[in-house]
Amino acid sequence: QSRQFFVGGNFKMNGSVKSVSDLIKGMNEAKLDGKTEVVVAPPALYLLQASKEVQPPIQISAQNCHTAAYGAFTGEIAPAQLVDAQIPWVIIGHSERRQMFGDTVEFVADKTKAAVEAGLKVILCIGETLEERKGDKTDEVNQRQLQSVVDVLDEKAWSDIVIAYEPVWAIGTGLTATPQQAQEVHASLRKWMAGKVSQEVADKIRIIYGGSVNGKNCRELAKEADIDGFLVGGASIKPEFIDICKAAE
Ligand code: G2H
Repeated sequence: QSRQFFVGGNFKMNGSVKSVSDLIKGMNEAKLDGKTEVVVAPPALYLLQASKEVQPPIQISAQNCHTAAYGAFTGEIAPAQLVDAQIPWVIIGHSERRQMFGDTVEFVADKTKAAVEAGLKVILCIGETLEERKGDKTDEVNQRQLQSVVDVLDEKAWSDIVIAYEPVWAIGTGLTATPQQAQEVHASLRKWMAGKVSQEVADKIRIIYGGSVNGKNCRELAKEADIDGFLVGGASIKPEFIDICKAAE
């Protein structure tokens, strides 16, 4: 398979100066060989610290950014500021932001465009709720969330994007999509991308899975043809994260 496996660790609003430092130290000591691209996302407050402490091949990501380049947006961070601080990645459209912080489909698309134009790489999160899945709307919802981004990006911008499929019903709940359930959605998204963007982008783009991934379920999920990695929340701040980083080996 030509797509490099990708594992993201989303610390969410967890950690302290010391625990972030300890986590990064543990990851540095794991001597990851770089076969899998590994990116960790601590809270914004710890980005600079993490960026100083981390060693290659591990990279750092922010958990969010704004659309604007600068200005009166209290509490927000501009994509250009992340670039200035040498933070290469940003997570955009996480369901927690969509559900709790007003990140609409359009706002997510605009953030993604602004981030890519500023020179960031983006972990773009999409996913359906349980109600939507039960209503047979899984594809429709994921496609709608992606369509808004397709509408604003050039074809070449997709090389800076990883799509994270995170079914909302599986996030932090301990309920994981089965490898078959995730594979089915990933394959359908890839096919959809071929039609809406290009076959080349569809073949190359990493589609990673998120939602209660842990040290026990990661290897089975990693075997599926269209699962190109993970976005890990809860387990990313535990020692098992290292095992998840090695799931594709
Ligand atoms: C999904 C995931 C990481 P968790 O939100 O973004 O979190 O692994 O805790 O379900």
